Amino acid sequence: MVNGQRFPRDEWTNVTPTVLSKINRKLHLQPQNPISIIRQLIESNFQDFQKFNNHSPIVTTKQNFDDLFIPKDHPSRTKSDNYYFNKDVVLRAHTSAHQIQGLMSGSRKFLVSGDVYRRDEIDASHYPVFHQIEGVFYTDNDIQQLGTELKQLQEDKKTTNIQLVDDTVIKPENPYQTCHQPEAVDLIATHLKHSINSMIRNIFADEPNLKVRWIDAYFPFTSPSWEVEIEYKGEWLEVLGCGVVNQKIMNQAHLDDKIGWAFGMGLERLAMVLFGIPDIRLFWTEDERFINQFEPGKINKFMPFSKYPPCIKDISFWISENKWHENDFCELVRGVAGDLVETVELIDDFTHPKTNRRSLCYRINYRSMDRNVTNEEINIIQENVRNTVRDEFNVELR
Ligand code: FA5
Ligand code: MG
Repeated sequence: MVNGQRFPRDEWTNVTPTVLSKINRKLHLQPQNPISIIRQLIESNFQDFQKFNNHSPIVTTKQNFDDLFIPKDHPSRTKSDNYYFNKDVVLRAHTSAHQIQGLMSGSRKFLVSGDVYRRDEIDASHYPVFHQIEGVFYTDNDIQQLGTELKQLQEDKKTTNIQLVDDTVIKPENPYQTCHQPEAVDLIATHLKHSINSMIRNIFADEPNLKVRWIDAYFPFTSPSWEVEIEYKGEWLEVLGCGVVNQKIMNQAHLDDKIGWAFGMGLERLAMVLFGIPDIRLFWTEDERFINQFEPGKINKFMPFSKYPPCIKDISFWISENKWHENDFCELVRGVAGDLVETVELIDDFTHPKTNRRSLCYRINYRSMDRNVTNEEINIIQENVRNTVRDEFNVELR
């Protein structure tokens, strides 16, 4: 049973409890998660597009493959690349699984975001679940109409921090579809490229010296097709695939007289670059120290935190005069404990009703960035903190 549905097992079944435990996390809908922040940032570049963000990741093999004209023997269908419930039902491997659904919804421009699942290698940039956002746009297959649509897009060329290279040309290896007029394809392709380039310019407006390049690609569901890569730490990182929608898909959705484009973009890689997040697993951590670094609508640079356990000690004392400077106290703790101190927090501030004396209690969180600390060593440091506070600030320890 998964989300109230039962899927009979067969020789295709290979979903695992670990991967199933991810399907209700919906990181792209958790407002503080960088995946959601970046989704919204992308959406803000496509104001008049309809947004579908809550389609179930459990789809049919028809949706994930057949509807997109992915051949029966295509390697991307194999059990070793996908998580199957059975021969007919699979965890979507891309948001393109919802293209037909969107095209049939009557919406002329839409975005679909969601979690996607692939069996893959394991390293800092690969995880069996990641997130994609799909964009689809179509209009009348008519040169005049296409020209009008294109004029409505004004590409913002103000920003100069981005070096954009596109030397692709439509050629037999990455061809026009025979049913299309080349002029119409040129217009819709220009519309696609303008839309994507202006999104990238906006998203990376604050990144210095960004390099972006367009290269030829192949997808069964688009032609011509391209991929966009950005240079990050000296390496070209593929961020999206796109192209002119296979007309057979348009026809399937009863849109024979329309022509369209589609793109599918990974959110993790963009988020890792923008937020400076070094490891893809961090998006999934339930450690509050991760999520609390981020706010909706903002791109805060990630600050690494320790994966070792804390050792927590409280200290309380009566202060002698009423002047108390918390920063001086923190400075003193740092002086004694060095980098082993992670946080210092006032947890109690009490004034005795009769004597009018004021008592403070601070909680000191000790933690190392690179090893486990022992209670014994922290006790020695804490004793040292106590003695120093007593001597330097003239307080009475409790
Ligand atoms: C696709 O998934 C196509 N559906 C994209 C597409 C849509 C093409 C519409 C044309 C029209 P691809 O497998 O290349 O293509 O993945 C698209 C993007 O998802 C990649 O560019 C990358 O940013 C991201 N991605 C792919 N695999 C991973 C992975 N293992 N981990 C993180 N991100 C990934
Ligand atoms: Mg690819």
